[in-house]
Amino acid sequence: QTSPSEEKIKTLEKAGVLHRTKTVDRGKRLRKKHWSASWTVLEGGILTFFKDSKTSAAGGLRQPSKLSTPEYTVELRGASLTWAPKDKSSKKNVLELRSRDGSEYLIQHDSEAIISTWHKAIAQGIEELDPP
Ligand code: I3S
Repeated sequence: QTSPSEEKIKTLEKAGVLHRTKTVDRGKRLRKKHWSASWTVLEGGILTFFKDSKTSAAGGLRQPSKLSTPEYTVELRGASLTWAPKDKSSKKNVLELRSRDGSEYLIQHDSEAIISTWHKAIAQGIEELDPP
């Protein structure tokens, strides 16, 4: 149960379906990439990748955690975001997110417009937690 004050802090900034894969787990490079489409939510400085892409708008926007299990949650504090260099993936529009615990994720969408709004939102989230 979340209190009204917690509710206020946890404002949803963005949600949608993205392709993502984890490439490094706390400093250890994973041997294989497993891209999957995943419902992704950015709120309260945390980026959450759900297991599948089905947990969407029908209530999933407000309380996604009650409807599906998060697969990865990435704290944006101390994280960094860049466009992935070409050698990281042959796909287009790929972002690379590094978390403070030394894990890395690739995030991709075929639409440049969509990935750009995610880039902006995540970068803004990082900046708000770590003002320059
Ligand atoms: O870094 P890699 O090995 O080129 O990544 C590709 C593999 O993960 C591949 O899986 P299989 O090895 O099971 O085919 C994926 O299907 C590809 O999408 C990965 O490459 P891209 O360039 O799409 O990230």
